[in-house]
Amino acid sequence: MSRQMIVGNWKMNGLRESSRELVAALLAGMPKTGPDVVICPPFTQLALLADSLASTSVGLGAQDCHQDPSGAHTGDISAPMLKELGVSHVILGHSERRQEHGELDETVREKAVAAAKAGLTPIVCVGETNDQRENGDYTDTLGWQIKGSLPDGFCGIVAYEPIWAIGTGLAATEAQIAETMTFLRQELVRQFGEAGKAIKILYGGSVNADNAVAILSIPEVAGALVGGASLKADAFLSIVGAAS
Ligand code: G2H
Repeated sequence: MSRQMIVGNWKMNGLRESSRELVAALLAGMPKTGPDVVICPPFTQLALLADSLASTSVGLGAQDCHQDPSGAHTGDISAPMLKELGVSHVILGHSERRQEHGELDETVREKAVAAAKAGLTPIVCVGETNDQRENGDYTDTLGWQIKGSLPDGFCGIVAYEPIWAIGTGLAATEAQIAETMTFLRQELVRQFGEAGKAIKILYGGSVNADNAVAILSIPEVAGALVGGASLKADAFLSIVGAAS
């Protein structure tokens, strides 16, 4: 079995000093062997972390990129700009971007193409709302998101993040995660054939030090995308320690 991956998504958190302290605490406690670890700070701390992580095995990720390599897009950051900073991964289509910035599957797909072209590994997020889960039509939503957000020849990672579990402290149950992972795998194989079997699927949504072992033990869970708990060194290191 390949190594699991733990991705810390700092979201819009971290000024220079707190970021420096957090990354120092993480590096001090990082196990010598274990899962792949990627930290995704806000854009403003990427250069700082690029320096701190340079000679370590911890990867550097961004939380978004634009679909064009350059141009008149005020406030945006392109994939080649991230690559130049030493970024290796980029989170795309997080539900907070879909909801707060109106990102559609088509845009996420274009961003995934741009990221891959620049040599970045896209981590594409999908997830259903509480209503969609309760109505029982969440598989339609996830199916459309997979179909619409992943480009032909996709060579990246998928993160399943049920929106109702994000930042709520209420992670999906093991049964819900297992069932949804099986569904997502079927969709990936339907779309990409044999190659769909190799695409890693992470789980995200209120992963913490207490539930990490159980979640990371579920078959098909290739790792975790961690938000709130990635801002506390002890919690994040426990999650890293729970991964294989
Ligand atoms: C889901 C997750 C990280 P949290 O957004 O992407 O955040 O762990 O805080 O639910």
